[in-house]
Amino acid sequence: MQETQLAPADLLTLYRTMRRMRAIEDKATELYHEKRTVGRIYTGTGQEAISVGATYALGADDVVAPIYRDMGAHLVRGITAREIFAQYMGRVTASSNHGKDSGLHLSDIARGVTVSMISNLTPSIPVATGCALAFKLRGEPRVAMTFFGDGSTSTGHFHEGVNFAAAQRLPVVFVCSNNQWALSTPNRKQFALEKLADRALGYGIPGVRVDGNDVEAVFAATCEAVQRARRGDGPTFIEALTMRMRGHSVTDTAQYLPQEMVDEWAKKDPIDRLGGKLREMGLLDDEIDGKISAEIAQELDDAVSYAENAPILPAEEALTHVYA
Ligand SMILES: Cc1ncc(C[n+]2csc(CCOP(=O)(O)OP(=O)(O)O)c2C)c(N)n1
Ligand SMILES: [Mg+2]
Repeated sequence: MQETQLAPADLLTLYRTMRRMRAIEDKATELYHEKRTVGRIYTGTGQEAISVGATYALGADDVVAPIYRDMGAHLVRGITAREIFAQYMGRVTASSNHGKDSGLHLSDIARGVTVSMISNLTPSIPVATGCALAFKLRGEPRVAMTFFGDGSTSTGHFHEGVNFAAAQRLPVVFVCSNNQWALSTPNRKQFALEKLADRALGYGIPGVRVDGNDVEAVFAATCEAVQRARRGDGPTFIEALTMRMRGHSVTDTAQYLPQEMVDEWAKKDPIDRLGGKLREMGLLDDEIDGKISAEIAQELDDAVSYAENAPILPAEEALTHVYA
């Protein structure tokens, strides 16, 4: 997808993809509490519009480096629910790490999910920048995109990656999901800026703040940034403002999140918003929505039983493909 206009079919795809993301993460959370997953689960609940909308703006040859809240990027690139649950359950059939890892540490170069998520914050920024440098040196019209959180902008990797990309005018798009919290640290204790997008001023690149719960707005801003990058005009920093609606991970009860803030943002839910708009446009009704729900339920049943029936890694292979 690279058109800047979203046709009705695109809007329905975005809606369906955001719903799939939420359903997969809800199911994974349930399985975690039943001790049927290997590692902890991190969700992007309430933030679906960002990874889905931004990744939708990429072309087939572009690459994306998501983090743990960005399942939408994987889904848009065609990673399946089967692969995701195999990964969560540490099965050999997991596409990236063959059962040696869990969580959303997935990648598939063929589908342009370049770097599997890097746990250490935020080397994916210099890595995406490196991809963009390679594209530029080879004269390829490709773009790299990477996602990260508000807290991640306080790291050295962020500064080094963004500064280098800006100075070299590299074709990379930096998407910051500002969910207003980095674990239990709120924005106001993380930086003195009023608007995180203003970080871009220090690097001499455009900084755009967009409503991160409006998938069309995210798509539009990202399209512009992707086109700018492809034209050779360098990187853009996009701040997608949203809210982390749950704990940092399933183990975090998040009592520090003010209830009124959660309530206020619940009214701006990105899936409900697009759903409401689609209904106004006559593209969605109870029947179509029910059909989408049934298809997703079927997809989850299939994926969970696929993963649970897949083998775990034989002990003698535990040390293969591992580097010290
Ligand atoms: C270098 C480094 N420091 C600390 C951590 C532990 N850690 C993992 S996620 C996280 C918070 C990140 O916040 P943010 O960047 O805002 O992303 P969010 O979780 O809100 O999506 C922290 C401190 C880490 N993984 N790497
Ligand atoms: Mg955050």
